[in-house]
Amino acid sequence: MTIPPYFAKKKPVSASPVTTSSKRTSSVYSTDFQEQYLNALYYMRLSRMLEEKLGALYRAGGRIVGGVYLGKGQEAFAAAMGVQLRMGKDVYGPLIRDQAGRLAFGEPIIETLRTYLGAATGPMRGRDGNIHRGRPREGYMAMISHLGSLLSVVAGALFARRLKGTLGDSIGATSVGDGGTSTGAFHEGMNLAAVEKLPLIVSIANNQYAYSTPNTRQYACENLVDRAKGYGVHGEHIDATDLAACLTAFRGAAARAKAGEGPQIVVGTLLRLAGHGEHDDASYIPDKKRHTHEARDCIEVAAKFAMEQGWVSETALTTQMEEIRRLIDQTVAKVSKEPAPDPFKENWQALSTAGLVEGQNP
Ligand SMILES: Cc1ncc(C[n+]2csc(CCOP(=O)(O)OP(=O)(O)O)c2C)c(N)n1
Ligand SMILES: [Mg+2]
Repeated sequence: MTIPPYFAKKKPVSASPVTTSSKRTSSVYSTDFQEQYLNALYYMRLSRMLEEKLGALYRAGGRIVGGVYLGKGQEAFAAAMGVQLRMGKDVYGPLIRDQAGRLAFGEPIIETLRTYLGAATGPMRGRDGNIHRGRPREGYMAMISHLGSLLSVVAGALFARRLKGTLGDSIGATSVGDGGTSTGAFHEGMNLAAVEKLPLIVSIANNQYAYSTPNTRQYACENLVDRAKGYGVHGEHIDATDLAACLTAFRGAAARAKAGEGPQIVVGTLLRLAGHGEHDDASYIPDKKRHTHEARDCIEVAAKFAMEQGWVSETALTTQMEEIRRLIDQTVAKVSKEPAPDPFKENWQALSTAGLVEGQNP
C-alpha cells in the first residue's frame, strides 16, 4: 500500500479502495457524491484508528511527550470538509479535532506520527508535540491556537492571493469550536472575511463543551448559526453525526465560495466522544448526554448508510480496516527508528522562518 504523496496534484483517493457493490445504486446521490462519501469514510476510519493508536501510546508512557488531543466523534464533520479541498490549491487551517480532515486534505499518517513521536524527519522537525504542524507552502497552515486565531491566518492567506492576483478559484477552510466562537480573534477574522467577501468556509463544531464549559455558559443566541446573519454571510446548521448531511453542506459551501458568494459558515452539532485531551476523563459530561442522538458514533452511522445504499459491502469494510491497521503498525515501527532532533545542530527557527517554509535544512 502506498502512502499518498504529500505534494499530490490530485487529491489522493482511498489508499485501500472499497469495491462498490453493483447490486443497488442510489438515484438520489450522484456518482461524485458517492465517491466523496467513500473517500471521507475511509479517512474517518483511518483517523479513528490512528488516534486510538496515539491514545494507547500516550497511556503506555515514554513515547509521546506532551498532550494528545483527539477528534473522536467529530470525524464526519472534519472529513466532509477535508474532501472538498485540493492540496496545493486551497488553504486549510485545521484544529485539534480535525485529524480526519487533515488526512482527507492529503496529510500522510507518517507526518502525524513523526510529529507525535518527535522525529526530526517530521514537518516540525520533532519540535512540536502534537497538533501545531503544517506545510505553509502547500497551503496547509499550522495551528496557532484552538481558539479562533487561525481564521485570520486563512483569511489573510486568501486576501494576499487576491492582492497578488493568484487567488483563481482557490478557497480556504478552517474550523472553530463552540468555545472558540466567543473570542475576539474569531470575531475579527470572521468580520474581515465577510467584509472582503473572501472564499472561506468556517466550520463550527459545536460539541457542546469548551473543555468543561457547557453551551449554556458559552453563548446566549439560540443556535450558533444565528451569528451568520450578524456577519452578513451564509450559514447552515446540520447534524454533524450524519456524513451525508455533512457532505451535502460542505459541497454546497465550497461551490458558493468558488462562485464568489463570500464566507460560508457551517455549524455542526455533535458530542466529543473523548476527553478534551487524553488526560481528561470528561466526567463533567452527564451520562444522559452520552445516550442522545448527538452522541451517535458518526463512523458507525456512515458505514451503515453506505452499506444500505449498496455502495460498499461489509467484507470490503473489514478488509479496509485490516489494511488500515497494518498501515498504522508499519508506520509506527518505521517512525520509531527515526532520529530525534539534535539540539546541537538545530538553529531553533520558528515555523515562519526560511528553514521550515523554504524546506531548507537547519
Ligand atoms: C487563551 C486560552 N485559554 C485557554 C486555552 C485552553 N483551551 C484550549 S482549547 C479549549 C477549549 C476550546 O473549546 P471549543 O472551542 O469548544 O473547542 P473543543 O475543544 O470543544 O473542540 C481551552 C479552554 C487556550 N488554549 N487558550
Ligand atoms: Mg467545544
